Amino acid sequence: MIRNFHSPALGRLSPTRQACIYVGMANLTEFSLAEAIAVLTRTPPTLNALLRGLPNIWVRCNEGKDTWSAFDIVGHLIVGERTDWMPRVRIVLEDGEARSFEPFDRFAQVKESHDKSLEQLLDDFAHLRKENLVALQALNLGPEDLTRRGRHPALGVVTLSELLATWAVHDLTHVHQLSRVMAHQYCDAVGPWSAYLGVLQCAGHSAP
Ligand code: NI
Repeated sequence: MIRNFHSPALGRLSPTRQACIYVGMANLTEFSLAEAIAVLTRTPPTLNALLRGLPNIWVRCNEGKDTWSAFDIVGHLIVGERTDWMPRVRIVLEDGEARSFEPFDRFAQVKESHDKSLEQLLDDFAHLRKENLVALQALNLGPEDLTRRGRHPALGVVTLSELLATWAVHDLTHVHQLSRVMAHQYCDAVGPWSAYLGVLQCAGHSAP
């Protein structure tokens, strides 16, 4: 996007389009806690609206061996609320770089959610997220706090703002994944239209 800024092509774009580009550029480097919280607040009701009461094909089927269903994804988000995000925020504030975060257990949800219903998981996620956002806001983090550093076991030194931005984008990653997993259930049902449906071709995803 930065490369395109001086491109002659920009002059041919409409004023509205240019305005969008400027807004996009401003967001490339800045982190705003309020903006991140706006996403984090919306994820539980978004998943609730999307998933609650759906037939099992949409929530219990995955993309094949060792892949996740919508049910597994909600379970994974719950594990993140319990063990990852706010515990890591506290480690950064209390111990800084001196103490590495605990690695995120990407498969903990398998044993933790096997005897629950999807509806219970959606309720648990909403409840835990609300508690965590109350706790986050109670910290009253200022700009100085956001630059504080912690240590990720694989990535090395990270800042608090990077951790908080990642919390929001992790939500969006799994919203993306939910869409793909659900679409996959009808990959044959759509017949030849599969060629036009990007979600069925999408291979650019992170690991669970
Ligand atoms: Ni994840």
